[in-house]
Amino acid sequence: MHCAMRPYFTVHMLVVNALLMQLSHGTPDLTTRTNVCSTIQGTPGVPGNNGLHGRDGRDGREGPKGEKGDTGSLGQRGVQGPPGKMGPEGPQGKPGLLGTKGQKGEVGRAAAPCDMSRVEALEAGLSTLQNNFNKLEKVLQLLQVKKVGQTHYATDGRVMNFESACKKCQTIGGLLAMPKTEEENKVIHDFVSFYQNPAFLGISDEKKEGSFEYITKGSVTYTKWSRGEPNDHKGKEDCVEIVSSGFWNDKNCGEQRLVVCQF
Ligand code: MFU
Ligand code: CA
Ligand code: CA
Repeated sequence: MHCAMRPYFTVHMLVVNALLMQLSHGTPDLTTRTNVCSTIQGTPGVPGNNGLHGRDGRDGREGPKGEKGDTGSLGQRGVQGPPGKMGPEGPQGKPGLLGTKGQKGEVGRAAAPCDMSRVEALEAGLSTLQNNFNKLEKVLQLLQVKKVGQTHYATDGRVMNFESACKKCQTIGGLLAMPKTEEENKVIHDFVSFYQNPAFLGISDEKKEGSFEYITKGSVTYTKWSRGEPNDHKGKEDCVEIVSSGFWNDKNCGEQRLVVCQF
């Protein structure tokens, strides 16, 4: 701003110098006018030389304040600020990997003193089980099980009436034997021979006289009747037995016959 005022100051000084020069040129005329008052008029003198250059004028007053300058250019980028405050807690992470196996533990404490009453009770229980097992082994020696195709036939040699025999087989998950082939009939015949007792079959004509059906429903598809059978003797024979010959006879359902089940 100071530099901008310098030209204005220079022009001002030139004007002051010009006025001073005009004043200095007028001085010879004043000298001539003084000579008119003389009584004796002499010859005009030779014009004098020009005077010396006047001294510089005083400095002018300070000029008015300049106009507001233009907006400056953008400043330099500031330095990085301090770190912000800590954010909120994030969600829970996934489970970590399986850790390494730990060290072997210390030797455990000594076992508590043995409870002899418990041991004696266990021994008594074991003895009972052993006796029962020995009995079952003897029963199993008598129990006969034979397999034909996918069907098992079994008997323990006991005899029952038809109703009890039928229920007995169902209770243990089977049915009274119903042979449908010569081979199956042979297996049951063997039991009859072994125990020397005829066996009931799972067949009857209780529902309709003369029409023999399996206890599981359905007319019989295989039969091995003895000569003259079935005869419904005395009108009271609706069950079927397999006798020592291996052939069949219709018999009273209240008779005691060998129980042969199939599974
Ligand atoms: C035959 C059989 C009967 C009965 C009777 C004693 O009838 O058919 O089922 O066993 O003998 C005459
Ligand atoms: Ca009958
Ligand atoms: Ca008969």
